[in-house]
Amino acid sequence: MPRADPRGGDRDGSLVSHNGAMRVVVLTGAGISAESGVRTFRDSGGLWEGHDVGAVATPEGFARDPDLVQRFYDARRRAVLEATPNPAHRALARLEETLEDDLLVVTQNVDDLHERAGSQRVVHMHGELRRARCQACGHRPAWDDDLADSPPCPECGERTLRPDVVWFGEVPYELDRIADAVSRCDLFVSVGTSGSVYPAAGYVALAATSGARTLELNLEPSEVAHLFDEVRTGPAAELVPAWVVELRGALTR
Ligand code: BV8
Repeated sequence: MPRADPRGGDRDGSLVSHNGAMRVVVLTGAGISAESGVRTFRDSGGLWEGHDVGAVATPEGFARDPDLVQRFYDARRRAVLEATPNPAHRALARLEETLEDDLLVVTQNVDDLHERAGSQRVVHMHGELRRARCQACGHRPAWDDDLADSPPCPECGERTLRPDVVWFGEVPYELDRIADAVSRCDLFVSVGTSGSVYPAAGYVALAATSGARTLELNLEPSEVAHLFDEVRTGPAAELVPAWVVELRGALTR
């Protein structure tokens, strides 16, 4: 299928192309999982409540009190295992059926709700709750149990497993792959993120300077809303399915 001109040459300025395929990158944050009952970081009653970010989401915090950090992530892992995908996750899985390799979901979330909704092309730039990482040998096994009781690494036997999540001050995963996809996409859509953490919050600027159209879907305008061509406010479980219907309709016309 011919590709839409990313500079919008064959579009009426809308966010939806009229005939060509489109390369789409969707960046998601905690807000897309909020309606699945997974608490966000910064909204009232959010995740950090009672926990200083530095204490539970930095290498220094882990070194200072590993048991506190392990128990913090064990509780979140158990909560995620109880959660189920919501209509926003399911809509993105449907969009992948239409776009296939032309869609990449880049998530800041460490839950696996995108995968459980059926999405297959998902990059977890901040890691995954349902995976551990061995500090001795680097092995990253899938992991659904607690880590606070220091289980042995399945690979090397050392009792040095930590959550396979990226803490503040640590380098996120797959940055090159993400930057390549964002700089080549025709449409960049951000869902459910406050735009407060980098490098994720910088991707809209990279997309825009690379010629992509940009759309923010969020409960309220994010810290980087001013950088988007269009901002739609509301719950993700409503906004994302409606946007996917709009885009799939235009692409399959
Ligand atoms: C790095 C995993 C170096 C762990 C997370 C000064 C300037 C710029 C950068 C920095 C700086 N000082 C320090 C930095 C770097 C730092 C950073 O950005 N700090 C911030 C605080 C300023 N970043 C880092 O350290 C990163 N690493 O920079 O390495 C480097 C980089 C590149 C190359 C070489 C070297 C690593 C950051 C990763 C930290 N780990 N998570 C865990 O999960 O416990 S961050 C965590 O918070 C999330 O993963 C997410 O990324 C981040 C932000 O959360 P959001 O997802 O946006 O959620 P939030 O609650 O904030 O917002 C929810 C939004 O949803 C809200 O807007 C709300 O309105 C909306 N919403 C709510 N309900 C709904 C909804 N929307 C729709 N529907 C709803 N129902």
